[in-house]
Amino acid sequence: MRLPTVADIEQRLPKPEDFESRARGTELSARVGRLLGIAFGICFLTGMWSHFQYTTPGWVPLGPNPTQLYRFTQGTHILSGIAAIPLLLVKLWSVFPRLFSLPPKKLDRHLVIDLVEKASIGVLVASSFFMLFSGLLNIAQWYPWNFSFRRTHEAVAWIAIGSLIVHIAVKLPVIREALGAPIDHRDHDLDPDAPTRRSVLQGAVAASGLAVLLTAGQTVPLLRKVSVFAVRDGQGPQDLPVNRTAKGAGAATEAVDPQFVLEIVVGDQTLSLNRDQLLAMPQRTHRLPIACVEGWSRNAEWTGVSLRDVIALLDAPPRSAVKIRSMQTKGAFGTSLLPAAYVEDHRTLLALELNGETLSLDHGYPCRIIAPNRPGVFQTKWVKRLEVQA
Ligand SMILES: Nc1nc2c(c(=O)[nH]1)N[C@H]1C(S)=C(S)[C@@H](COP(=O)(O)O)O[C@H]1N2
Ligand SMILES: [Mo]
Repeated sequence: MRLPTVADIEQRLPKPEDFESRARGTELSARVGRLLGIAFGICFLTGMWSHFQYTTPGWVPLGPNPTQLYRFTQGTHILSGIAAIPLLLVKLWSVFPRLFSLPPKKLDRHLVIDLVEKASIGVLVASSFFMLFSGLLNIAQWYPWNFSFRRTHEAVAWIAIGSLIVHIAVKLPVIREALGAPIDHRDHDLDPDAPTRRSVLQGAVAASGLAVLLTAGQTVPLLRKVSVFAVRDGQGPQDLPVNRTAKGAGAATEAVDPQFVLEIVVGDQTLSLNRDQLLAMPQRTHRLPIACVEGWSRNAEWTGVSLRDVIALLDAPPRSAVKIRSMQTKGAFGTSLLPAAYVEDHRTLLALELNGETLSLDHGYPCRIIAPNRPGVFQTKWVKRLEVQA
C-alpha cells in the first residue's frame, strides 16, 4: 500500500469553492462582523470597568456615585456578551470555507503573510470562544476549571481585543468593499429557495435579540417574566435573590448565636456592639441595588446604621478604608476592603433590615454591608468585624 502524498490529501480536502451556500460571502461576513465588533467593544469596555471596580486603581475616579452605575455597566457587559454568541457562530459559519484555502506553495513573502494571517485569526477565534463561554459558565456559576476566573478572563480579553484590532486593520479594504456593496447582489443566477444573505443576517440579529430578551430580566424588572434563562429571576427571601446561602458559606451557626457582638477595631482600640446596641443607634433607610458580577441585579430598601457613624464611635481618622470580616468559613468573598470614598458616604450601611423586615439569614443576618455602586461580591454578609485601616 502506498502512503497518500501531499497532493492526494490536497485533492481530497474541500476547496473554498465547494461550499455552495450563496448566503456565504464577504457581504454577509462584514455585516455580521460589524455587529459582532460592536458587541465585543461594549463587552470589553464594560468588562474592564468591572476589573477597575474590583481592583480600585488610584487613577480611576471610582466612588459611590452614580449609585446604579455598576448595575448598568455589568448588566450591559453580560448582555453584550450573550448577544455576541449567535453573531460569532454565524460569522464563523460565513467564513468557514476559507479555512480550506491552501497556503501559497512557494516559500516567499506571500506564504509568510498567509500563515501570519491564519495564525492571527486562530488566536482571535480561540480567544473569542474562551471569553464568551467562560463568561457564560461563570454566569451559570459552574467552574469546571481551576484557574482564577477573573484574572484569566481579563488577560484573555486583551488577547481577544488585540487580535480583533489586528484582524480589522488587515481586512479593512475587504470590509470597506463588502459594506459598500449591496448585501445580495449576486443572487440572480442561484437557487431561489436557498436562504439569502439578508435572511441569514436577519436570522443572526433575531437570535441575538432573543438571547438578550431571555436573560435581560435578571436586571431589567419589566422583562422578568420573559427571561426564562435568567440565572436569578428575582425569587428569594424578602423579595431579593440569594447568591450564597449562610449554610453554603459555613456561617449559619455563628450568625444565629445570641451572644453575637460586632467588633470595631481602630489601632489598638476595640469596641464590641451587640445587635440591640446597633438598633439603638440612629437608623437610616436607603434604596440601593445588589449588582452581581454575574449580571443579575435588584434594588431593595435597606435599613441600618451608617458605617461612618459606627467607626466614628472610636474616633476613626478621616479618609480611612475599612476591612470587613465576615463569619464565613467556606469559599471566597468572606472579607472585603471598602475604600475610603465609600466609607465616607452616609448611604453606606451596616444593614440590619431589608425591605422593612429583619435581615434574613441568607441575606446576611445579623448585619451586612451595603454600599452604593459596589460590585455585589463586596457587599459582605454576616459581618463580625470592622477593621479601620488607619
Ligand atoms: N460573606 C459573604 N458575603 C457575600 C457573598 C459571599 O459569598 N460571602 N457573596 C456576595 C455576592 S457575590 C453577592 S452578588 C451578594 C448577594 O447578596 P444577596 O445574596 O443578599 O442577594 O452578596 C455578597 N456577599
Ligand atoms: Mo455576586
